Amino acid sequence: MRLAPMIAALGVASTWLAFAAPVTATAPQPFGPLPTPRQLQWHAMEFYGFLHFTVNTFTDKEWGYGDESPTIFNPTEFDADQIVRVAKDAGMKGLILTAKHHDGFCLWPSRFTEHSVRNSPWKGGKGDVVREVSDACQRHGIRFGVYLSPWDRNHKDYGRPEYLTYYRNQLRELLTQYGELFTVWFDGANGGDGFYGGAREKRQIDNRSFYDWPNTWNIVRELQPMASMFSDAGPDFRWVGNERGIAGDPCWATLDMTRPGRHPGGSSDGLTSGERPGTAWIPAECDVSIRPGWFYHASEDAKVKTPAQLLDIYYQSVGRGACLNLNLPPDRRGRIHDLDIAALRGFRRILDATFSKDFAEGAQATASNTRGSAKDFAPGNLTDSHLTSFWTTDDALTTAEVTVQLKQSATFNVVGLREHLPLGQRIEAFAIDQWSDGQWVECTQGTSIGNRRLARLPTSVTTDRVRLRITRASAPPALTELALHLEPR
Ligand code: FUL
Repeated sequence: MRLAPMIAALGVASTWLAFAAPVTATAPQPFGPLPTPRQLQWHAMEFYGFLHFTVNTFTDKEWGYGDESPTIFNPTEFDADQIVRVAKDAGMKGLILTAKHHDGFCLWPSRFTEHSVRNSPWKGGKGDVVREVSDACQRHGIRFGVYLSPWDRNHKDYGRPEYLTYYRNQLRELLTQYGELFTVWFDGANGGDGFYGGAREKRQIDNRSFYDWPNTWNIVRELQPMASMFSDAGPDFRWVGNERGIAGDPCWATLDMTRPGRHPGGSSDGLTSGERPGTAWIPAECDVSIRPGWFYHASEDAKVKTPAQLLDIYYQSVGRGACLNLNLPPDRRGRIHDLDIAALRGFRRILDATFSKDFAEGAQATASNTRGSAKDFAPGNLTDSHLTSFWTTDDALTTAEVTVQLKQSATFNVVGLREHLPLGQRIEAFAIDQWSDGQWVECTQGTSIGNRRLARLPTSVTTDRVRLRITRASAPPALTELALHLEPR
């Protein structure tokens, strides 16, 4: 056969150049709901913190009634740098401050109320906690976000349309005066009894309509387009359905938004595990406090979570594809307590010892199939330490295998996997095998992967060959990482 017809018969472009060029292929079609660039930024943070601090810190309560005098807010040694340094040293990538909790007291001198730090003795009424914490975050290179409680037990208009104007005015202050925010956190707790300007009564609202959420969210979109918004059901990330910091297993990044109750303060059905394939990408955040309460109480000093407890939470949140939002309550001095710092240090030491070494990094990987046999999608992308490159297969394949040959035998007890999120959540089940005495032996299996899956093995494994099997997927798998770590136990 002459060359030209032969090339045509092979189905390749009939030029010498194309014939000689390396094989290339295009990425597979995305599957299902997809993350936005802002959600991808949020996913990449993985671990950040909450700061619950307000009049409650001084009244020893969890929920203030709204009649607290601003004069009780008087931290004796407030130190935003100490707070932010503690968070950063713990590995947090950002902090979310309760600029206003349900009691309505504002940690910044809002122009729209007298119920704020402006009327506190702290710094002679010239203080601004939001400013100090946001500036310190910037100085220390972590991100900043705000919690602005929709429910306000102090404000006289709460429950009436005028309140929405007040709430939005405050939101605009926070969105425009404190630099770039990574999140605005909209709490679902809503309505009930309170001070309400002296009325001291119970006020109920309809949390679907009262805050006119679509237009309230638009203010955030307009003024801080890259800020991801939290509420029970999004719009950018969701509550995980408990305050223990534990995601479901599986924990899908998608939700079915056609179900009733999918609004702030609505139903928590399906939030723990997510829903597949779902109608929207609304991944889970696991929020939990380092102590039993969200605010500092001296009576809980002996109940700070231990490094081992924090580690269990980390594996069940970050390790299940969610983000972890760990609350650190500043004490009455306005600092993080030494006991909390000690627990965080212990926790961080274990994380560093575990994740500073990846035994699969640089290892040779071979796959049962590589999309178009193209280098761009080769299995080596799983072990190359870049989280942007990925391995994927030809269309129509929803099962596949990758074998990783380590340079030398290694001992590990944690396997890390990451999907390439811009193409959606595709993998539904996987298994990991170790090569042992001349045969493959399964060491773990699981379901959802998403942003990150950390499979903690019950016992350590020593081998020089590991196999990943994708056993079920709804589209050709696309993975960016396979990592092997050793957690000191
Ligand atoms: C809840 C609030 O009622 C708690 O006080 C706390 O702020 C927690 C993070 O969210 O809904």
